[in-house]
Amino acid sequence: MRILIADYIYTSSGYLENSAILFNEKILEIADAKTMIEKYSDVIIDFCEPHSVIYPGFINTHVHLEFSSNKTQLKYGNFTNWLKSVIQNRVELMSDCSDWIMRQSCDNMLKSGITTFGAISSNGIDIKTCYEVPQRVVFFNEVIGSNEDFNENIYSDFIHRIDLGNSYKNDTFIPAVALHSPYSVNNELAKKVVNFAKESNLLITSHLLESKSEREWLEDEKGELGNFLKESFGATKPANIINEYISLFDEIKTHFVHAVYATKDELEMLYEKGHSIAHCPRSNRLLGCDRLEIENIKCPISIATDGLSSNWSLNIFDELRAALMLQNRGDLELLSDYLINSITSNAAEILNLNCGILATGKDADFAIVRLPDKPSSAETISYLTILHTTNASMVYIKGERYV
Ligand code: MCF
Ligand code: FE
Repeated sequence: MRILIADYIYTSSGYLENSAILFNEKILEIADAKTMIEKYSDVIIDFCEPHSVIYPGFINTHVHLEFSSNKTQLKYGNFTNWLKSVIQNRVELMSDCSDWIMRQSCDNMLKSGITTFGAISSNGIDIKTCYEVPQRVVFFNEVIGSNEDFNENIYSDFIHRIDLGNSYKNDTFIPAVALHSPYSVNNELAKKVVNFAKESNLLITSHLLESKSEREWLEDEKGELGNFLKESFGATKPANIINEYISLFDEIKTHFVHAVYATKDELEMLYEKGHSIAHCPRSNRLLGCDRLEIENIKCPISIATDGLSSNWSLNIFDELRAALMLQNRGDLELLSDYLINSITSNAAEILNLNCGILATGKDADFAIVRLPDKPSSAETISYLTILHTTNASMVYIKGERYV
């Protein structure tokens, strides 16, 4: 058992001043510092530096570790050209992606305060790293395949990866399911995989309506993505109809990624069915995919980094600053609170985890941030945190200190 004391603690009732957390693997009690010290005089106390804020450990719901070796190979600016460059460079990028490089990615996330992440894995090269890192990992086994002739092989490879994941399963390694997207997974295969996730009670995620050309292909069978899929993969028609694809997930709450080109009605449908959205502002910008209008979205949203396939860092503060700046209107304090919640309480609810909130009984995952000076009022702390933080000063997972 230990006690952590800081000038501020972020709880669901806002920033508490001069408070303390008593914890082992779980949070046991939160109270004002003086009371806690008197009550537990024999417990070791960790004092945070002046002007520190204790946050729940941050959650990055969407990352692709297996693309961690990319720095200059992939082409940015236009989604279809990016996809072409992925397909051209995939084998080399994967073979360059050593355990050490992926571990570096996880360490960099950890330094920025990320104590949980959702890893999209298309082939399992990242499974060992995800099992070994201190963070909690939701390990999304991805399925891709537009040609129905290969369904049997793709499905059996997927089941094989799921079985392997199940053999690693523990409270920090959680196997889950990913469908790549409506343009890259045929309807029959998609149905089968969604049913598997439902029956096995696994979390599920899917990229959705990320680019304008994805929408043009799915809706009108035209546009540059369609031309590329026809030329390179012999596609004759889209793998799915948008509404039918979304309806596949009616009975399983799904974490959709991007959704920049979802219409008002589609967004309403996502909300009604209890789905959530991962918003990756830097990835969207770099792949020429416009801005998600988060101000018009009712679904729970998480801010996520995506992979180094479409980003220059996995630092959650870099991502929050981008989200803040792209959202160029509205109340700054409210937006900043919203962004902090999107990587803590909202993200934990989306991934069905017992963290993301500082309250008794929750997992003792903490990210401690040191502000450069005393904030003028509690309402300014969220935006000051986003603006001034490069890395967390201390990080705890399951009550153990890692940074
Ligand atoms: O989220 C970004 C952009 N949209 C789609 N896919 C990916 C992203 N970053 C990596 N990917 C992966 C995807 O999971 O790239 C591959 C898939 O494995 C593209 S299909 C060959
Ligand atoms: Fe992605």
